[in-house]
Amino acid sequence: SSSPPRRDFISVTLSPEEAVGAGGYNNSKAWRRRSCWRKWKQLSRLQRSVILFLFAFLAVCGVISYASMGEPWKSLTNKSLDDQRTEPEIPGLKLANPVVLPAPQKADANLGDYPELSPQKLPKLLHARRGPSNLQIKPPRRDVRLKTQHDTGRVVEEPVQADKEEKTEKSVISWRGAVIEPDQSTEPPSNKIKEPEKPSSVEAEDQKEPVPINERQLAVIEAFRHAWKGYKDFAWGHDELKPLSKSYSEWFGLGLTLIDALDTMWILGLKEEFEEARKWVAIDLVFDKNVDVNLFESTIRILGGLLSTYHLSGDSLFLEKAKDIGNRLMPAFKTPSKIPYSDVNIGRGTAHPPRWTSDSTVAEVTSIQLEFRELSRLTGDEKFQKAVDEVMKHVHTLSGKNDGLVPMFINTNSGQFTHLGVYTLGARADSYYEYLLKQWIQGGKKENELLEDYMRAIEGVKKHLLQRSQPKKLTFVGELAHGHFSAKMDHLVCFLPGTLALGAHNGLSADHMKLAEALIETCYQMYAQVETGLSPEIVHFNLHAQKGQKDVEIKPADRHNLLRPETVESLFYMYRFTGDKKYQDWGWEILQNFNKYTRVPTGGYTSINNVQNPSNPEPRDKMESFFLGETLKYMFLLFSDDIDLINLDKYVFNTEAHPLPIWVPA
Ligand code: DMJ
Repeated sequence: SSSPPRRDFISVTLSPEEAVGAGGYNNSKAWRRRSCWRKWKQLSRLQRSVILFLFAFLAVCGVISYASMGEPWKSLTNKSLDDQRTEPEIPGLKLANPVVLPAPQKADANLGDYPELSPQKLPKLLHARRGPSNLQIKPPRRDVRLKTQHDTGRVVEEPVQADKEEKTEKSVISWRGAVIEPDQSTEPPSNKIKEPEKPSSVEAEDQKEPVPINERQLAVIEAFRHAWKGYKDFAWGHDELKPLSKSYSEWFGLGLTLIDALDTMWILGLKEEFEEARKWVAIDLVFDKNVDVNLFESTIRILGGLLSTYHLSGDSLFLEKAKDIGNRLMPAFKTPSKIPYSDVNIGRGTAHPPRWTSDSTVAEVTSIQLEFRELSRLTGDEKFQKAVDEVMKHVHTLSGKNDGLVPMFINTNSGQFTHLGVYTLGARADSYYEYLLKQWIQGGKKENELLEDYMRAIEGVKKHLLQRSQPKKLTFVGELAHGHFSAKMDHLVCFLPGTLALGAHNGLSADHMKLAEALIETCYQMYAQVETGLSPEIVHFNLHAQKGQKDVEIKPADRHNLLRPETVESLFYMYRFTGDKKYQDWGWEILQNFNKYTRVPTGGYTSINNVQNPSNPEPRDKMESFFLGETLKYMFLLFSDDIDLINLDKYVFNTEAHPLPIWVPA
C-alpha cells in the first residue's frame, strides 16, 4: 500500500517558485517555453498520450465543422452581395424591370351598359388554360405562360405559378392544366383518371401556344357566371331556374341545367364552378328514381352532356353516369315496331307513349343516335348502337317522304309515318336532318344511306320549302301542308345554315355553303328587324312587297323568345368556315340584346313573352337549360379564333351542343 496511488487523471501543479521564479513573475517567452517543456517531460507516458489524443480529436472536429459551415456561409456572403448590388456586374446586361401590368382600361362602350362586366373582375380566368385541343388530359407544361388580351389589344404575359403546377402533377384530376382536387367521398383516386374503355380515336395533340381569350369571350364568361349565380342561389340541383321568383321548376328532377352546363364550364375555363358541379354529380345525381323522362330530351341533354364532359375531362365519373342513364333509357325501345316510345320511367324500367297517342315525334326518335352510338363505342356494349341504328334503317325505308322530307310523327306500333303531308324543318322534324349529316360524320363518312337521305332531303328543301321574302329578298325555309306553302319559319330552323356549312366543309356540294350564307342572313334579320333585336319563336315572311312593311311579320302568339341557340350556333359554324367577322359582330349584337332584355339583376336570364316591346318584354321567369348548354357555349366559340377550341374535324356537336368525338377524324 506504500506504492503511489494510480492516477487516471492529469494533475498539473504549479509551485509558487516555478510560477514566479527567483525574479518574481517572469512572463518572458523563453521562460514559458522552457517551463512548458519541463512540465511535459515530467508527465507520464500515459498522460502524454491522452493529451496528444485530445489534441488530435479536437483538430479533426475542427476540420469537419469548417467543411459543413462553408456552403451556407458562402451563400450568405453572396446573398448579401446581391442585396447590395444595384448595377449588373456584366456590362450591358440590365436586370429586367419589374413586370408592369397595363393600367385598367375603360371597357368597350357597349360593355359599359353592364356594370358587372369588366375583365378585372375575372382574375382566375387569366390563369385558365385555353380550350381543350385534345380529348385526353395531359400534365401541364412547366414553362407555359398564359397570354391575356386586354381591351387595348395588348397581350400581357402572366407567369404560371410554379407551385400551382407542382400541385397539378400530384393531383388526381387535372383541369385543362389546372387542378381539381379528388373527391374523397365517391371513389378511390386511382379510379378517377381512366382511359376510355375504348380509347377515343382522336389523338392527343401537343399543346400549342394558347390563343388569348378576347374581350367578347370575357363578356360571355361574365354572362355565364351571372346565369350560374342565379342557378346556384335559387335552383341548385334542380332542372331549371326561375330567376324572377327566385325558385326553380322540375321537369325530370335530374339537375338538367347543371348537367347541360358541365362541358360549357369546361370550355369556358370555369374551374371552380365545374368542380362544384362535379361534386353534385358524384354525390347527388341519382337515376334510380320513379320518374318519367322524355327519351329525346334526356338523351341529348343528360346522356350527351355526360359523354362530352367525360371526353373533355377524362373523368370516368361521367362515363359511369352516362352508362347508368343509357341503360335506364333502353326500355323505350321495347315497342312492336322498335320505334321508341317518347317516355321512360327510369326507376321502374317501363316506357310508354304520350297519354293521347301511340305516336312518337320523328325528330325525337331520329336524334338520339349520336349519343347511343358513342355509348356503345365507349362501353363495348353494342345494344345501344343496335337499337338506334335500327330506327334509322327503318326510317330510311319508309314511304310517306316527299323528296327526302319527312312527316312529323311516326307510330310506335306500326312503325309508319302518320299525319302525312305536312313538312317542316322546324319543330318535330328539325334534328332528323341534322343527325343524318352528323351521324355520317361521326362514323367516318362511311354510312352511305345516311348521306343519301341527307342529300335528298336538302334537295327536297330547295324544291319545296325555299322562298324569298319582300322587300329584302331574304331566302327562308317555309312549310308545306298538303301542297300549300306557308311562309312560316320557326327559329328552330336556324340550325340549318350551320348544318349546311358543316356538310360543305366535309366535302358536300358548294351550293350548300351558298344556301347556308343566304339562310344565316335571314336568321340574323329575324333578330335585327325586331324591336328588341331578339328573334321571336316563329316568324312569317312577307311574300309580297307592301309599303312600309318589313320582311318579318310576327303573330301575337309567336312573339316569345326562349333564349334559344340556333342562330348563334349557325353563326359559329359560319365564322369557323369563312372567317368572316360579320358573323362575330352579329353574335355580339345578339349577346348584348340578351343582356339588355333578358338578364335578371339578382342572377340568371329569363325567357320573355314579347320581343316587340323593349319597354316591357314581359319576362317569363324561366331560364331554359339550353341557354347554358348551348347558347352561351356557341357564343364563346363564335368569338374565339382558336380552331382547336373544339376542332370541327375532330368533334361533332350533338343537337344540344355537346361535342362528341368523330370516330375517324379528318
Ligand atoms: C334544344 O334542346 C336542342 O337544340 C333541340 O334540338 C331543339 N331545341 C332546343 C333548343 O332550342
